[in-house]
Amino acid sequence: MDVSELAANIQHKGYCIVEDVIPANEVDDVRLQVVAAQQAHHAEAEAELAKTRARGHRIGVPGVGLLKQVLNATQCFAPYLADERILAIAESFFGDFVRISCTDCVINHPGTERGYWHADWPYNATNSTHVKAPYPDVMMHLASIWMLTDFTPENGGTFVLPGSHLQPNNPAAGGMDGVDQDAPHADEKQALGSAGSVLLYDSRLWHSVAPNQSNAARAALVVRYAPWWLNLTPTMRGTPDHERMVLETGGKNYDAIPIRREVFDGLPENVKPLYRHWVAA
Ligand SMILES: O=C(O)CCC(=O)C(=O)O
Repeated sequence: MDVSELAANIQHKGYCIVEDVIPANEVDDVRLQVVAAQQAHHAEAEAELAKTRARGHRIGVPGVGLLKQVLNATQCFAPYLADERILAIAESFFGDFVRISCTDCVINHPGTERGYWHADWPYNATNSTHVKAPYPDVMMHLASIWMLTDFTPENGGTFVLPGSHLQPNNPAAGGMDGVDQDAPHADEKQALGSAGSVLLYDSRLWHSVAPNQSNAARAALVVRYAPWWLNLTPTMRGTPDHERMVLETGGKNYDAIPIRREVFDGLPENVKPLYRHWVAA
């Protein structure tokens, strides 16, 4: 599929799959390095989630190992973040000056349970910073899940609900008549593909973690592309927006961790503009 067909799929269905973003002969190495980075930081990542849970928030899915801003720990995937097709799609929606707002990784271990239907920031109303429903029909954020292992029905290719991005609300915070955020949906599909492919979706799309019923971990990167006009400062610790909207409300947030200066300096030249807004002082 070419860029215009892929973008049309996002517009109509809410998502598309971009194949061969990480070449087949490199993706095993990328996966090994990302999994090792997550393992090395697992205890601190869990401690961070525990703090949020202690404030009464639902966060994380049992079985999923997380590392926020994995780019600080390994840059092995950095060259692909400015993939020509992905940037062309992002720019077709947002125009110039696209930025990355999130570079996390998730390792869904065997036994990972089904998650809850949600849309991503800024539409997930479990976060203290979110756009209030009913949403205007505009995509404000382009999310992606990078397959570092093949995504199969058995290991938990992400559940997606085609067309749900056109709904003016999503089930994340509950309270939608007739929608059970934890239950399978008759029209759900699974995003499947070979390692190196990227599920690219409108952040409004309803999606959910799928159970991993295989005997091997399913590894992925979570990368999000934002237009220049989307205010990212509430996601950045240390900013007045973050203090006001997250700390002072005791809320849960979509927090970002800045890129360390030396990591930023070593990024490929065509990737630096995507992170320039977000370098540690
Ligand atoms: O890991 C997955 O399949 C889904 C992750 C997810 O729900 C998210 O990144 O918002």
